[in-house]
Amino acid sequence: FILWTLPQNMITSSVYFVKLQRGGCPSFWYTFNGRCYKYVATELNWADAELYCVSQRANLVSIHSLEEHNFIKTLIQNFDHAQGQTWIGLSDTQKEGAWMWSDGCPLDYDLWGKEQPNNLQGNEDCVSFGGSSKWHDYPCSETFPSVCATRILCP
Ligand SMILES: [Ca+2]
Ligand SMILES: [Ca+2]
Repeated sequence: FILWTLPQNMITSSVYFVKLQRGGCPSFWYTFNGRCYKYVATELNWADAELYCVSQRANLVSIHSLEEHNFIKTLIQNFDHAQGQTWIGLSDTQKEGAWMWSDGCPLDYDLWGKEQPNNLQGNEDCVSFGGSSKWHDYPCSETFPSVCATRILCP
């Protein structure tokens, strides 16, 4: 029973837990694969969220694998039990459909929710995820918590 349920949980459900560890990161930042991540609970629009990350010598998080997505999901779950929408660093504000990470890394992985991105009313250029576990485009003026990550060599 346990052998069967464990992999199921780890792959498909919202009860995927990784123990958060600080590692070599500053206080209130957590480590995953040599990068440091911070959950920012203050609800900001996307631009202010990015500017806050930049003030921390970081950017809104870029995500390059399912493992990294799941780590960030765990970070969100740890700080927000409601698992509300949380900004990540992806946007298409410069050109519709041209998705770019704010840290300059190429888009080499995505996990869009059903029928996303849909650019609803022509006004959704910034990306978040939350309880549904997959990515959605939203108006950049929405105010959500966010996740910052330190700069890395792009994968
Ligand atoms: Ca858009
Ligand atoms: Ca959308």
